[in-house]
Amino acid sequence: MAGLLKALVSASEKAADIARLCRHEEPLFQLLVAEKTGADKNRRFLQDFKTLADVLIQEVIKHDLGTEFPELQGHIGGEESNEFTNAQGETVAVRVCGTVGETAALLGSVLAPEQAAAELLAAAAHRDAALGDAALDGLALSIHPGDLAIWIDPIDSTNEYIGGREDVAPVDGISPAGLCSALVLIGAYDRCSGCPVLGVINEPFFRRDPLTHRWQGRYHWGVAYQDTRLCSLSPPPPPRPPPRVVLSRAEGPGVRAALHPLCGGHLHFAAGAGYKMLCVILGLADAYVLSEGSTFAWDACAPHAILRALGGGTVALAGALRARRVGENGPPPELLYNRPAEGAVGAERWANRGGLVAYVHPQHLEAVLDALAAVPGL
Ligand code: 2IP
Ligand code: CA
Ligand code: CA
Repeated sequence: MAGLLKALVSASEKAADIARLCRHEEPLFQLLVAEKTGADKNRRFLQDFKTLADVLIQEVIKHDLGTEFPELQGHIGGEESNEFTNAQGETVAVRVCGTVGETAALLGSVLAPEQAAAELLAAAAHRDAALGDAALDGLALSIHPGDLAIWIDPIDSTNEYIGGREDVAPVDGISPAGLCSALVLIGAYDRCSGCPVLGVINEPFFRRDPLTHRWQGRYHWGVAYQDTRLCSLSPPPPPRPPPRVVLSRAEGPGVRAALHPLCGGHLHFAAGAGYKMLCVILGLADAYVLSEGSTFAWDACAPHAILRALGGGTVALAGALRARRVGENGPPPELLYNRPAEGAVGAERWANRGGLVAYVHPQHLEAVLDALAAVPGL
């Protein structure tokens, strides 16, 4: 299974390359923007965009993982449907074909008349990035890929990816918005238990190379399987009060008011569900609290696996508060990834209903749950 982790990292690197490629040319980027409609629309946004980059990246990851691990075929899910509507209103099912030429022809039917763009994307989809990572090469793990399933968010924080801002100053190390919050998220979970097992977060727009001025990315991974906990990052240092909590700008006044005193009057805000979880992973924040079901399985699976690898986790907020109210002992319920919400359709089937709390140190989780216990409506 170290082979699978390496394959997830390689796939994320390829995904990051495509994400960067699509941002290089502004006119090309404009071509790639299409509007989501119907049941797949994230109800939080009036306008939600899917780009060909999203669709293509998801298909490339699916193709590469499914080719190397046939036992994963049919068990790789993601945010996007592979249907893309071109400027002429025709629907094209985007996929990676047998040859670069065939893929270029298929992408050409979406991008027509921009054949050069289609060829660039097809070349990137078929290019194999050599991964030189000694830490990954040295890993020996025993879990069968046939026991796992995959969630992909090809680009999290699409709005920031499209907006492309590079001038947003970080506050205490946390970027409130901007291109750096656009991430590739690939998580693997146990098909039976629904627990997250492997996670890869790739930051395609980590920083600009000072010499070439080209974007440089970086990635992080974690393993949480049975008693094994491994991570590319060291655990954050021991807790220091007051806790730093990061929230969505859309978070309501009740939650803000409850957390304000706990955090010494200082709350942090950032875009991107994946980016906020990454802030916790990197030790820039102690917790990410979200009181609504506006994230999905593909947003949380990869970061959740890394948080577990670091000794933390991601709990279902409504379930955790309910368990406290009825005096249940034992750890609060973690998010699971194998159960669609009953009665829901489209993306909503996989919404993390009732919100979440991501944390590394259990003390912070307890403090946050204590503070939120009396918020009306939670
Ligand atoms: C979104 C994205 C948004 C987030 C939302 C996710 O995923 O991460 O930024 O909202 O919950 O579903 P917020 O930034 O308010 O936390 P995507 O960009 O993939 O649609
Ligand atoms: Ca997302
Ligand atoms: Ca996305």
